[in-house]
Amino acid sequence: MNPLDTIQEKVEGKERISPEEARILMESKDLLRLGRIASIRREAKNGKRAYFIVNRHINHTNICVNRCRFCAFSRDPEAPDAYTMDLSQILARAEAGAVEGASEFHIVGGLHPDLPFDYYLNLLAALRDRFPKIHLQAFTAVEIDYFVQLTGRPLPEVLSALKEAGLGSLPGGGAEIFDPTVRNAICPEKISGERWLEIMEAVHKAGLKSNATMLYGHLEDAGARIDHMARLRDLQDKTGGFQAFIPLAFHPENTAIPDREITTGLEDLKVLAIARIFLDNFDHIKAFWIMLGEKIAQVSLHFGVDDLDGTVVEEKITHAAGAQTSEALSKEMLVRMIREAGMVPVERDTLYREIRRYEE
Ligand code: V47
Ligand code: SF4
Repeated sequence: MNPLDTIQEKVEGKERISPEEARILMESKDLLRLGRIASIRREAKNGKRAYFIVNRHINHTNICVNRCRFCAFSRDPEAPDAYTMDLSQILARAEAGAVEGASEFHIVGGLHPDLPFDYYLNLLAALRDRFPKIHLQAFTAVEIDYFVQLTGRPLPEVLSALKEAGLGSLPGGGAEIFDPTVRNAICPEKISGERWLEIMEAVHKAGLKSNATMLYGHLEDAGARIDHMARLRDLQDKTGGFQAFIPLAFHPENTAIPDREITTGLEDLKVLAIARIFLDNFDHIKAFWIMLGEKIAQVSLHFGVDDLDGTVVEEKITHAAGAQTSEALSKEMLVRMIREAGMVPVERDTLYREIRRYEE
């Protein structure tokens, strides 16, 4: 029997595939077949629904002590274009988001050497008090680890302080690639993959949901990608706290890994489809259109994706690394992209509750 037939049968039976079978998918050149198999899993989980969210990204500072080699966003404190927003600047951006109907603020930033923990608690509390209905999805596991170092307080205490101040859930950033050799080559200063997973386990135990990402298209090989997803799948078996998996395509411009070429559309679709097939215990696979481009993001709805992220507005991280996409998509455009793909657009909140369904 053709190994792809065996894999398809498993997916039809809602079964899990093995890392060895994921390897077969990685080696396959039959993109449309991968899309068909991914669509079986997608449809079983999400039917024809395709989600999006009206959100606003806020990157409060680009000053970062880590200076990962793949990151074009971060700066040293003395750089002329280094910035740190004060509370009034953050509130002004949030206000603009609220006017546009945002249901979520997505807040991530660099590891600033001098800001006290209170800066982050005040930021959350001020946003919660001013916009009590808007969900605060903030701080990657890397930032959470930094707060533990900064305060010398145990991780569960740091999490409960953030939660009390208004933290609603965590984004999936900072995962990059767990394989230690590749991780050391692309972000030597960053917490290990094991620590990232340990933080997420504690986050889920604290009753907070999170996402998980994978940065691909730099120095990793197929084995490192499978290892990354396998570790996420194992933790998800334990906690069930992950909502969406988001593969992020590396953008090389202005980074310290400039000789890599940007991924192709075919590669992007393959990664998304394999993620959908392999991560049987994740409810959602998200295509971050900012990194993929609107067109590939739309097509990805037939390659396992059920979530196109959001309206975003003011994206800094990928644009610093040469992304040519716009920084904002209107709700109307997202609805049109989903409809034309033959799916039903659903505006969701952070926890995937329906805000509005756009029936024909
Ligand atoms: O961790 C940094 C990535 C991440 C580059 O949880 C780069 O819903 C490509 O995690 N090329 C931060 N990627 C963004 C992130 C995210 C984005 C959208 C939605 C969610 C979510 C999370 O951006 C970093 C890193 O992996 N990144 N530099 C670059 N040059
Ligand atoms: Fe800092 Fe995050 Fe950029 Fe790494 S990816 S340098 S931790 S902002």
